[in-house]
Amino acid sequence: MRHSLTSDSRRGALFLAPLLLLATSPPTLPASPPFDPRSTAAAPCGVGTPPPGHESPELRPADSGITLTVRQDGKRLCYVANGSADAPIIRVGLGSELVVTLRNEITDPTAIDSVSGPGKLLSANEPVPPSDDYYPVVPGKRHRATGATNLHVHGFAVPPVRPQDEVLMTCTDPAVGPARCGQRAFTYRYRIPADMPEGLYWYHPHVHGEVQAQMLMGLSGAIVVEGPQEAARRQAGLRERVLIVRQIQDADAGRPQPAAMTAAPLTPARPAGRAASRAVANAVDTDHELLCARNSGIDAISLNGTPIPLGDAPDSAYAHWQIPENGREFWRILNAATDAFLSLSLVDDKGEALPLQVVAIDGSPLTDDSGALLPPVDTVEPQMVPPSGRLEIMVPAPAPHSRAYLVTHAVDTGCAGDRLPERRLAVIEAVPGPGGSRASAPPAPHRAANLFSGLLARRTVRRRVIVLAEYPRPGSEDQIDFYIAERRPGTVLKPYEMGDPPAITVRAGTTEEWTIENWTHELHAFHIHQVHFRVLQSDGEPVQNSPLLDVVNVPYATATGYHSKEGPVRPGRVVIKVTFPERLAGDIPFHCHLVDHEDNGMMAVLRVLPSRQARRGAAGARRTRPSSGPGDPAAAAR
Ligand SMILES: [Cu+2]
Repeated sequence: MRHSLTSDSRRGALFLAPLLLLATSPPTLPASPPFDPRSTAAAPCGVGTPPPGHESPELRPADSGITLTVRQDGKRLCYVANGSADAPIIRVGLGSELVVTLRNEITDPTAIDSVSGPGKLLSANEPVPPSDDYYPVVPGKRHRATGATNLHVHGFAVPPVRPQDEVLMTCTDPAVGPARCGQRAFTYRYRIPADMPEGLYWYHPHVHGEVQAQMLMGLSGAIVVEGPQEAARRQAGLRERVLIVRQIQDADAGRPQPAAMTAAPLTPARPAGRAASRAVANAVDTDHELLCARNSGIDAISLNGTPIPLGDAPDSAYAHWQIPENGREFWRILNAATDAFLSLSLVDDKGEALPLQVVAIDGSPLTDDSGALLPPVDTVEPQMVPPSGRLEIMVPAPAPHSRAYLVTHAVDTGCAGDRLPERRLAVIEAVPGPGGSRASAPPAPHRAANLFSGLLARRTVRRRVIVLAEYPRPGSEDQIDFYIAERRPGTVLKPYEMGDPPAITVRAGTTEEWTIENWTHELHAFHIHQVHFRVLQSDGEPVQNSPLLDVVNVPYATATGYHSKEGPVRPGRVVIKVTFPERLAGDIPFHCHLVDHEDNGMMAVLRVLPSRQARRGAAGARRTRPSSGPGDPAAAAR
C-alpha cells in the first residue's frame, strides 16, 4: 500500500500509455525520437528510450576512478559518465579500490518533491489513540525533497564510514538552494575486500525521504564485482548479460478499506486480576493498523531502460536474445524497482517452465556454511527477487527452432500490497552457431569462502524481534506512516528521522538471530547494509541451505480470528542469523527496501561498536606508539 501520486505524476502515468501501445505499432502514433544517451545542455539526460535488447555501457574504472554526474531534465534524473546519460555498469575486481566522484547538478528539487507524492503532509499525522497494552505510536512528518543526493553501494561489505559507504551524513547539494551538505561533489573510495562475495551489486541514492522519487526518476545502476568464478566463466567463453529491471512510475492509488481484513479486539485478552494500568506495552495495535487496499494501478517497469509492455504484445516489443543451440549464457539480473517484486522463470511458448541454474543470489555464489560451492542444480521453481535483490543464473538455449521467454509471474503481495501481474521480460531463441557446447561446462573453483562463511557455526549471543508496522492517518485514505522497531519494553513506534540515535547497539564480532515480524497485510523486503545474512526460518518453516542474502522477503500477516490462541493476527515471520565483522563497525542502516516505506519511516540504525579486544588493541597502540602497532600481541592480551 502506498501513497497516491500527485496529479502531475498521474499525468506522467497517462503519458506512458501511448509509449506502451507503440509496441503494437499503429503507424498513426508519433514515434519516439531515436535513442541517444548523449548528455547535452539541451537534453541533459539524452533523448528517447532504449530499443528492446539494449545493453547499458560497461565501465572498468582506472585507479583514478570515475565521475558520476547527476543531471536533471524535468522529471528525469540520470547518472552521466563520460558524457553518456545511460547509467554505466561498473566492473571492478575483488581486492581493488573503486573510486567514484559523485557530482550533483540537480536544478529543480521541486520536481523531485512532486514525484515523491503527497504521502507526507506538511503537518504531523493525527495520533493513534494510546493504549496501555500497545506500543505508543508517533506520527510521521513530511520531508520536503531537497535535491541532495548521495551514493549507496548496495551489498558491499565495506565500512559505513567516510569515504566509503556512509549514507546517513554524507551527501551533495543540488545546483540551487541552500547548501545543507556543504559540498556539490564527494569522492567515495570503496576498498573492496578480497573476501567479499563476488557477483552483482548496485548503486543508488540514499538520502532519506527522497530515495523513491530519485530512483523512479532514473537513478540506479549495476556493479559487477569480479573474482575467480568470473575468471573461470570468461575463460570458458561464456556469454554474459546484465539485466536491470527498474520501475518507471508508482501509479497506484491505494484505497484502504478500514478494518477490512480483521476484526481485532480493542485490547488483547489480559490475565484475570491484572490491572490495565500495570500492563506492560508489548504489542502492536493491529486494530488501528491493519488495513486492506484495493489498488487500482499497475506500475510500469523497464528492462535495461526499455519499457515492458503490459498484457499481450508482439515478441518484437521485447529484448530478443539468441543463444547458440545446446549452449547457454550467464545472466545477472538486478531488481532495481522501487517496490515491485519479481518472480522469475524461463518458460516455453506454452508457458511450461524450463530449467535454469541458480549461480548466485544477492551477489553471493551459492555456498554451504563452510564456503564450499553447492553443486549446480537445475530448477523450474520461480525465483523470487525482492526489490534490491539480485539473481544470477545459467540460461540454457531453448530447443532448436523454438522460443523461450523470461517472465516474471504474478506475485501475491497481500491484500494491502500492489498488483503485480505476470509479464514477459525477454525472448530467447536458439540459433545454430559455434561455441555452444564448449561454453556449457565452465571449470569453476570449488570454494567461494568469504567473510560471512562460518556464520551458522558461530554462537548466537542474542535474539531480537524486529517488528514492521504501518499506521494510516485517521480520516485519510492514502496517507500512511511506516515503522520498524525492536520489540522490547519501552519501545515507541516512531518513523525514522535523519539524526535519530541508533535503535540497536551491538559489539563487533558478535552473532545474533533476528526474528523479523510483519504485522501488515503486504510484503516487505528487509535489507541491512554492509552485511550478508542467512535465513533460518520463514513463517515457521525451517529454511535449508539458505543462501547468503542482503535482502529478504518478509511474508505478510494473516488474520487468525477473534478467539485464536495467538490473537486475532499472526504476523508473517522470518528468522535470520547475522554476524557483525569487526572491520564493518559503525552505524549500519536497516530498512524496508520498498523504498517508499523506507522514505516514510521504515528504517532504523544499528550501531556496531568495536569489540572490546579491538578497543584494547587500539588503546595499547596509542600508549606504546611509535614503537609498536595495533597488532602488538602484548597490547591485545591485556
Ligand atoms: Cu516495506
